[in-house]
Amino acid sequence: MFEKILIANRGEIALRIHRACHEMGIKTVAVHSTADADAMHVRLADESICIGPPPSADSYLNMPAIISAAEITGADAIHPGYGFLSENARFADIVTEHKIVFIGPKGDHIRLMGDKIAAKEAVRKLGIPVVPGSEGELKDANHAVRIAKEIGFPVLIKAAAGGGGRGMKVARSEDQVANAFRAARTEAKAAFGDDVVYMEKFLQNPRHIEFQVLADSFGNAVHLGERDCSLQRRHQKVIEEAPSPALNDDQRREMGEICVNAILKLGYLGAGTIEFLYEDGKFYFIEMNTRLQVEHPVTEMITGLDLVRQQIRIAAGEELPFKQQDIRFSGHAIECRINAEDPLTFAPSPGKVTDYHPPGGLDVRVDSALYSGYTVPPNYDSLISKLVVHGNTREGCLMRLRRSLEEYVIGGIKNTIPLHQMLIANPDFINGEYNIHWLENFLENYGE
Ligand code: MV4
Repeated sequence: MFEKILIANRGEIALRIHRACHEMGIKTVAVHSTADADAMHVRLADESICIGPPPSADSYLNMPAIISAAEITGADAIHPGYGFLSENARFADIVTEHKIVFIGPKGDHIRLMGDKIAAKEAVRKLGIPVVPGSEGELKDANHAVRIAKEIGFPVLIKAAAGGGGRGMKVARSEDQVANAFRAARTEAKAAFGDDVVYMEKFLQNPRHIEFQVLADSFGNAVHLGERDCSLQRRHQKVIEEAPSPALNDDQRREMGEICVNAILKLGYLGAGTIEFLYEDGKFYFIEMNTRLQVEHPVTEMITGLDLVRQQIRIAAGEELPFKQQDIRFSGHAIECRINAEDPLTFAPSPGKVTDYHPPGGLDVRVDSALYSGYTVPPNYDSLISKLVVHGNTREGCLMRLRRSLEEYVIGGIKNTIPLHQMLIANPDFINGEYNIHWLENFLENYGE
């Protein structure tokens, strides 16, 4: 097992990884920008190294600085967390070349899943259902029109280098296709430096459901069920829950088996998330994420498993200590992402936290790097806390979540706790009746 792990991240996820390391007897190295000298992840770690000025490009994305920090401190492995360098195939390769273990999949698997066309083709061949569409790249506007007429309107044009929703264009009729194609190309080029686009049937009212998978280097793989992440605003998730209110046990088992079979054939290593759109009882693959995700705690709450511990064990060459049949799904979990933002306008609200009192009690988990007197810097993502609550039933979970939000005090900065209180009081949410468009509709109508 590793003796020392460098955590190439900040905020709550750096703490999350530190905690797993210390429970395993592993020492930690924090890296930080000058804006984060007083951050909790730096205070908790056994050692810390400043890697640059506040902008992420000069610090948390600074590969030479991070590799140097690992070499200077003698770290055996690097955990990238989420965001920043977590899905950078070149970084994974460079870390490996320096004889440091990258805690994540192989560079080639990160690269494959980063190319949305290649990823879709690869998983389709392994038996995962995909959205009907162009098989590969759209060559020109005529090609786009031909495919659109084949699959039927509406259609969606997406960037191969995309993900996260940037550069997508809908065409609802034949006369819109050529314009949508050109617009998608231009946006893709500007956003990703790559103008390759592809086409899919546009699913109008799907849910976003993703499966958590784990694979070791001994040919074992398991799924840990799904998360429903349909509540999003501008491609940012707001609330996630497990299990999905829309799925039954048979569908879960069937989809889980399909996912496990595919990652085994891929030779995938570590933790991954397979994202689907779910509509009218059917699943369609859209993307695979090759990192630990923000919302991983909801899966931990219903399975009792520590995903970061398993990532570390797998990277150290150990075998998964359980089989699929050992995994028990228990009860329901919901996560609220609390951001340092105005709950009505979503304007960022960095600044000093004057009072901090997180909720507690049975089945209440708070993943946050906040403390009383901490100043939230303006340079990074506005996520400041994840409140994750478990209950034996979805109803019990919701009651506990309501109580926990009521207890939570974050003084001095605006935050999105009031938004969550509104959302979980809404009958549609209470009934689990929502899809990927529900939140934006809700937000158009509220505040009136
Ligand atoms: C789609 C879709 C409808 N049909 N693909 C948005 C982000 C990217 N990961 C995939 N996205 C979508 N792909 C087809 N064929 C609708 C979306 C989408 C979406 C997906 C998940 C969660 C929120 C969303 C919000 C808007 C659009």
